[in-house]
Order: sequence, then structure tokens, then C-alpha cells
Amino acid sequence: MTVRTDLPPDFVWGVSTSAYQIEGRVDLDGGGRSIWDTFAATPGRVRGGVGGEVAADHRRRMVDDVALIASLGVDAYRFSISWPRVQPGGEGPANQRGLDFYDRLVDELLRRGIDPVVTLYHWDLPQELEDRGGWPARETALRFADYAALVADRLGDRVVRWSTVNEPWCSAILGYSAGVHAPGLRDPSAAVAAAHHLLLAHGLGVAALRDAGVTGGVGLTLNPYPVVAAGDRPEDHDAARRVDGIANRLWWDPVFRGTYPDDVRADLAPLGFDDHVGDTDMAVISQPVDALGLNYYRRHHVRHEAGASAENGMWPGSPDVLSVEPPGEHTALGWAVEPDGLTEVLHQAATVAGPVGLFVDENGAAFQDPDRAPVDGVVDDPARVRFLRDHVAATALARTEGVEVRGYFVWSLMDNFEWAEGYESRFGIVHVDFETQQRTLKSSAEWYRELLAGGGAVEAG
Ligand code: IFM
Repeated sequence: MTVRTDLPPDFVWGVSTSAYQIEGRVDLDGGGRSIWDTFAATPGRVRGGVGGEVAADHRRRMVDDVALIASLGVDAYRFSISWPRVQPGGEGPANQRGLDFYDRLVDELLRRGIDPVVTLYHWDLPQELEDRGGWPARETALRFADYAALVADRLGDRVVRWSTVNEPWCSAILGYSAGVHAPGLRDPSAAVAAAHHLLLAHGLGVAALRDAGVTGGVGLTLNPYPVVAAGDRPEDHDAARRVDGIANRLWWDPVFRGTYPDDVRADLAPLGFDDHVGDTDMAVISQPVDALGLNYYRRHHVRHEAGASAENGMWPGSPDVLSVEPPGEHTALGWAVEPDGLTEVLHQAATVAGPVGLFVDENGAAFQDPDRAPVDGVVDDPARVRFLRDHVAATALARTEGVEVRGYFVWSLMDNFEWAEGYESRFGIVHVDFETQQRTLKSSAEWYRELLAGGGAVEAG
């Protein structure tokens, strides 16, 4: 069955990447080390003991990669800037050679008719700032504003949309409480301090971008999860409420409602959360934005289980939450495939964010064989084609139901460094041979190209 997606002609189709996951070679520009260099070099932290020194070698292959992006027929390319490439020690004047790279990238995209969409912070904090306290320290938010101003000064006339921070939940919780992302701490109090300071960095970053007179829209990118209680006991519903609080409402309520939810504040109070919230912080965090990016991969299904999350550090202030996976198809990372969750999350975001432009900034999946290596020059990845098709349809459904969703970006353009999973989990619609750096379009890339060429008609069902 062919279903018209009913997406308007100005709907933005794109692909997404991030600096640390693809670029490699920070040394070429006199850049500095990030927390991910340190984390990856620590034995046992990243699968296979690998890091981002080379990654997909995009720093050296940028022109060819932009040609590849153009060949897909997308409208926009979302990428992130490496903070340590621009400010090696996390403060002080810009390293012009670092900025030169992004200047060339933006010009190359525009030359090919592709809109540059920039994320300022996608997890690669300069190590020096971590050494001075990292995100649990308020100072880091102030340094972020300086960095944002330097980038805006150089690129502000050409970038079409800016995201201050990407998925701050991951930076705060996975980085400082669960300890599975850099910097690898297991300290729930530090994590909730980091959460507030990442939001403050967003607000200060918005102000810095606007002060610099950027011409593009300004916003942030969150990774909300619809939450399902996997049980009927009152405590199971309370577990779902808590997870919804920390995964979703902790982030979008302050940005769009200017306040932290009372129940979340109460849950986090024993961790000293309130101590970090300064008198004028909420006004800074909640200044108006133009756009909200949403990264959607799956739902959270949770129930009460004594001590479950005290052990894994996933939900600071809520030690008794167990994540369970529903039946049905799962990706290679064990994430349940639930496209209708994307429709749901778009509705939720529209309710909270009001009239700002909503963009699906990331959506995609890691699947195992047969997309691991080309066979006769072909990488056939039918599971990913199905996944993308059903999520595009879910996006279109939300639009039909009245949600002002304005764009959809596939995660990811190409296989890359999937953080703690190393290079094993492949999210790309373009296959990368990490030995030779050869790029090969997967059938999902061909599918996406055809979708765009056809004006957005998807096969659904
Ligand atoms: O690879 C990541 C990306 O950096 C942030 N969003 C989720 C992706 C898949 O895990």
C-alpha cells in the first residue's frame, strides 16, 4: 500500500551526524582533547577499546562526504561542532584553524544547496573543563556561552538552524550517574547538578547566539521517551511518573514553562537539586526559542523493583525503577521498535512547546547482519528500510493530526562511533568500511533518496 505522507513541500528532509562520532583527527587543526578521548582510552569503558581518533575520517574527507549527502537529495544536513577543536582548553580565544574547518563545511553545503543545521554541544566537552568540575560545575555553562559566541561570530550569517545542546539527559544521567558515557561518574547528585547546568548553558547559549545576531532559528534538541507503566500496581505507575519526570519533564518544562515540575523537584530534592537553581536561572533557561529538535528511538517501559535503578544509576532520586522490554521487534541494541511512539512524542512536545517549530532531529536504528559488510558492492538492510519507512509514516500521521512538525532527519548519514558501543553498532544509511574508509550506500539510503525524489510518498503497513 502506498500512503501519501501529506507532508508539505517546505518540509525539511535531512541526515544527522555529530563531530566526535565521524570526524577523527582533531590534531590536524590544533584542537584539544575531549572527555570522550579520555573515556575511550580508559580500559573497559568502550566496546573493543576503541575511540574517535580516526572514526569515519570525515575531517579529511569532508568534501566527498558533502557530495555523498547531496547525492541523497536532502534539504539539510545536521552536524555538530567539536568544542575542543574550536577552544582546545575550553576557554579563551578561538582556535581559528578549528573554525576554518566548519567554515569550509558550511560553504560546501551551501554550494550544493544544502542547509547547514548546527548543534553546538554533542557531548565532547573539553577535558580541561571536566578537570575543573565538568557539567556539575556552574562555571561550565558560562564557558559554553563564550564558545557559542565564538562559533556564532564565524558561522552566524549562514547556519539555518542552531541547537545549543543535544540530548542533555544523556550528558547528565548517562555521564554522571549511570557512568556509561563520558566522564563515567556514578554520582547521582553530580548528575542532577549537571542537568541544571546543561539547561543553563542552553539558555546562556541562546542569548549568546542572539547577541551575535545569527540569522538562523535557535533552539535545542531533546530525546524524550513516551513512558509506559509495565504493571498495574500504584508503585508501577509511580515508577512511570518518575521516569517521565527525569527523561522528559525535567527538560522541556523549564525551557517552555519556565519552571521545574513540583514532583520532579521533590524527587530530586534529597540530591541537593534546588541548591543549584539560582534566582534568575529560570528566566534565562525559558527565553523564547524558535525550534525544538526531538530525537526519537524508542519508549521506556518501566515498573517498580526495589533497588533496580540504585544499581545502574539510571534514574537519580528514584532507586526502584526496572526497565523492561515489550515483545516484538528489537534493534541490535535491544531497543523495541515502536513507531507509534514517535507520533505520541510529537503530540506531547506540541502540547508543551506550543507554536515553535518541531523537528525530528534524529531517528534511526542499529541492525546487525546483513548490513555489516557489502556483498558485491551492495549492503541490503531491509530492517532499517522498514524502520525508517514506518517512522516517516508516524511523523506524517502526527502532521495530519495537527502537529506542526517541520522536518525529519535520519540518524545517521553513515556508520560511526556509537559511543560506549564503539564501531559495532551501525546506524548509518551509508556503510563505512573502517579499514579503508570506503563509503557504500545501503538500500536504506537508496530508499531515502527515492522517498525524497518522489515528494514523500511512503510504503506503509
Ligand atoms: O549515536 C547517538 C547520537 O549521538 C545521539 N542520539 C542517539 C544516537 C544513537 O544512539
